Amino acid sequence: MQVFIYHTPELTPVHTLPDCAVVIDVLRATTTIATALNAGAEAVQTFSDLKTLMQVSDTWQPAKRLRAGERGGAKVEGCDLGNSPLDCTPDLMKGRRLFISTTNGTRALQRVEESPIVITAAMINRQAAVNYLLDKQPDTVWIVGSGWEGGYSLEDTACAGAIADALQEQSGQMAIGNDEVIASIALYRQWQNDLLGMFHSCSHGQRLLRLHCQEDLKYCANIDSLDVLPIQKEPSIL
Ligand code: 3SL
Repeated sequence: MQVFIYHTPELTPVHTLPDCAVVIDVLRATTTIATALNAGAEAVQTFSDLKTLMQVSDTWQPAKRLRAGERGGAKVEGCDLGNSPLDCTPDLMKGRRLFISTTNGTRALQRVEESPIVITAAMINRQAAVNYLLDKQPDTVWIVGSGWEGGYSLEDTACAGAIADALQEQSGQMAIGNDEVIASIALYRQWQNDLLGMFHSCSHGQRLLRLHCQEDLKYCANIDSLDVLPIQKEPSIL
């Protein structure tokens, strides 16, 4: 298994795809997706634009759907939810489809959605992603961070490093595809005992703190707390 890490969707190669893509948006899209599925959502359908989300979700029975929209960290007017994983309770999610559009995470998913296998990961389900990769042994794996509007995000790269670090330790045969893998592992090791401190330091964590999302940051820092793995069933549906 050869692992490549790309800090943002914009930095991923354009004329090729991996056997397996792992999309990460720790704060907060892929944390929310894992939480929604763990809480019993029937599926999560992702959209890069809100207009399409509204059109497609309109074709579903209102009782069987939830619409989640986030821009700039805040909930989009007209949606049922923003992008807080804490809103994804079993009461709300059970048997419903979550239609979601976020600033960066859903765009990152779209970038690699044609890969034969697409999974999503965050700190909360890091080990579930590692177990899947160790079991399936895809030849090439891209771990893609969502970043923020084209720029690098500390927390996504640290999560990519957390996955690569565990793969290296637990498989003993992971090949390093690019220098970003080495850098990401070093970054994760620097913060592994204080993930919440990292979220308080990074720019998107600070943006979320200004929006009073302290509890979200604590939840997102709970490494390996959920044994659930979102796997793409068809493009944009997990
Ligand atoms: O950028 C994204 O996709 C979101 O996860 C951002 S936020 O955490 O909901 O603000």
